Amino acid sequence: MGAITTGLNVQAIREDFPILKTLVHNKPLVYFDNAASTQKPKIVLDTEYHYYSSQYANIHRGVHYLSQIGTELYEKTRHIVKDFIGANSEREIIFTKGTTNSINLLAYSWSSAFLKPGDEILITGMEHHSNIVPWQLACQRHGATLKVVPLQEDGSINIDEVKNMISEKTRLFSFTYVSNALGTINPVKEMTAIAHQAGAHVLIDAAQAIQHIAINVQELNCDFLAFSGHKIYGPTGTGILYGKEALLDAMPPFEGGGDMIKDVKFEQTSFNELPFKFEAGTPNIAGTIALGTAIEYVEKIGLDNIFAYEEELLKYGTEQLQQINGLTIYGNSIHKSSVLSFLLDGAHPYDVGVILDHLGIAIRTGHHCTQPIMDYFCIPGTCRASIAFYNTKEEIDLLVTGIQRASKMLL
Ligand code: 7TS
Repeated sequence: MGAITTGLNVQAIREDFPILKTLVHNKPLVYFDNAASTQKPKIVLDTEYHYYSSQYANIHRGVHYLSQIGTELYEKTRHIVKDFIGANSEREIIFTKGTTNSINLLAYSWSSAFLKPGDEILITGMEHHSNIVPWQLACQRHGATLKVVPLQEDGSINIDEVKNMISEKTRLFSFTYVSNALGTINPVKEMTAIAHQAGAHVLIDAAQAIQHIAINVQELNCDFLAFSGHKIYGPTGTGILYGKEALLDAMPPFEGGGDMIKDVKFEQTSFNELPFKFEAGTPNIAGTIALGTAIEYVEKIGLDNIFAYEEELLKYGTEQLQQINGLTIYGNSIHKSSVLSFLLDGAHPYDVGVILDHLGIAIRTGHHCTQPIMDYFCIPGTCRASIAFYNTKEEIDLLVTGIQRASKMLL
């Protein structure tokens, strides 16, 4: 394969990310841990700095100048997110601490409103722990049952199996858009339609999709969608829960405190309107403002351009890795995004990770918070190289050389 042909100016993009100039163990950093978290462009860092250095105050509560500026900037991010995912209104955009927090909010609040004894919640065999454990806890609290659509050998799920497992008892189908451990892209629109036919609500975990795939929640018709700011080049401790307004309206508050109330009496409290009903306490103001900047940055590059470039890089990486003796790739679905999960026969993933680290190459090793996937394949974990749009073909070549070096040392 020749040079990458899609229309991104990756060298210029790399200049936007100060950390990519860092040396690790005296080698230029090759960062392939993007599924765990993405690096931040300077414009995002500058937004936080500028906010703290010249605009900072608490929001939603002050008549004074700085508080109003902060409130405007914070609410501007809500508007940016609303447009970015094609929501109907800002009332459908809840700020959270991240995907995990968004799912826990739902698992508490949605379940209180909609889950009864005997009901079922359906998930898939490729979920991150944060889309498993909150539902286990909710099922325990409400006397419901958690069901799991099984994984298949290539890392996909069988849509007929989804149809078989959904019933009139299913209240919610919660699934990931893209698997963080295998890279599988699920047919989320179809899965949503099947769930709706059975009368179930749908949550899409978009933690690994939002930074790679253009998403329109109205087109998908999902009821809820969750993602984290730090995976889309924004700050940690920021995240989004999208929900259809009528459903959010029907749900009780998650946390109580400042900002989420209308009127507090010791006898009884009434709650604020959406989205503030779900936003108790002082939030990550600077981070949320900078998340808006991150999303604008991604939109400027264009998610369709990003997807095409990353797809080419993934294809190149897959071809190169397949040529390494004794290397097995986990996750071979035809619809895949940005993740190369692999094992070298006879080598522990941790040892491969340590050798690559000494070469300046950052990958993740282990179960990637998806232990049921590892159990399915009867492996302790994998090595995972995950791609972002600032990665290059040359970096893939360095990864391949590094794996070959590890193979010689360990086997
Ligand atoms: N869902 C998926 C599909 C994820 O990949 C992750 C994080 C989460 C939920 C949780 O996101 P958080 O921002 O609330 O932590 N995944 C990973 C990963 O693959 N490596 O580190 C974190």
